Amino acid sequence: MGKAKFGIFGDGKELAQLAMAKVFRPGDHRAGYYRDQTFMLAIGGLTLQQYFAQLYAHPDVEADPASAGRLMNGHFATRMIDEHGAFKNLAKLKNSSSDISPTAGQMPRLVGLAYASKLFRNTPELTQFSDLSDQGNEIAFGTIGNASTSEGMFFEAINAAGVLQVPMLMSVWDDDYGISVPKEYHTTKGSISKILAGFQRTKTEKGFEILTVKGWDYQALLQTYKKAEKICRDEHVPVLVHVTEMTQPQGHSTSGSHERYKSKERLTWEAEHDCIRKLRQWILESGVASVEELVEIEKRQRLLPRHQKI
Ligand SMILES: Cc1ncc(C[n+]2csc(CCOP(=O)(O)OP(=O)(O)O)c2C)c(N)n1
Ligand SMILES: [Mg+2]
Repeated sequence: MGKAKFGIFGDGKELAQLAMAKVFRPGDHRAGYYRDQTFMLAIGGLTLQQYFAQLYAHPDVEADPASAGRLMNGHFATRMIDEHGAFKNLAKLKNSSSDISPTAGQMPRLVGLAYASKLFRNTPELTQFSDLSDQGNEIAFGTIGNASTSEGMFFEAINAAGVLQVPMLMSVWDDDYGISVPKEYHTTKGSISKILAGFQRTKTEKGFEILTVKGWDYQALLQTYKKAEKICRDEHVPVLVHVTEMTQPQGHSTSGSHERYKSKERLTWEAEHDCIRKLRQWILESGVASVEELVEIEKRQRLLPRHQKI
């Protein structure tokens, strides 16, 4: 109806996405889900105008290039074919496949994108398609919520990537919840990296590289994604980055209120561990910028109050 009746946003998950965007190169592909607004803005695959055009279901492809108003808001995509129906030079673009609403629906496609790169690297007949792949040197970046890792397609895709040894860099945005359901009710041991530990490669066996990092620790995130990218791109080894301690300051969506199911203690913890707040703390403590400089930047960017409360 074009009335923006439902909103779903990526607040609380910004920092990891910035770190991921820094290692995302032209030719790479994303297959992810509705929390990735920061990443899409950072790679230039989305503008604020387009974001709101989609929220209001604008039916013009120029206004909402991801879906021309057909998808729910927060469903990202870049266009891979031109107005004549021909493939663009994907090897020179930062690409995102189209998000779909069934959680974990992005997973089989993610494996396919990563497998394509392996084929491009290892099949001489395919080197001529240099506008689709830079000799297999690209990465397929996946994102998924912690609760959605319980889906069968997630486990199938992880196993397939381990068997195939493909350049798939899988990030799990873990905020401990899937809507109102806390992790102990949907993930064994409450941790996807713990239960996937058997997939870790060893000196003698192929498998995954599994990395864990906190969603509010910007320096650690930068280091983690740098390491993950190198292993994935150079060696074609799949990598799982489990980003823990993320928050969801606005609740799951505009159609619910998380104050109804999160304890006061949890809400206080989330406010204290807000990744933007933590970044601000780190900037000041490390001397990257002074309070005055930061306030000036925040004013210029018209940042919302949650960024300023420390
Ligand atoms: C197959 C499927 N089942 C249920 C839903 C409804 N649903 C949408 S989001 C969501 C919870 C996802 O939680 P999580 O994966 O942790 O991501 P978060 O929203 O917390 O980032 C559910 C159950 C859906 N979209 N698709
Ligand atoms: Mg979650």
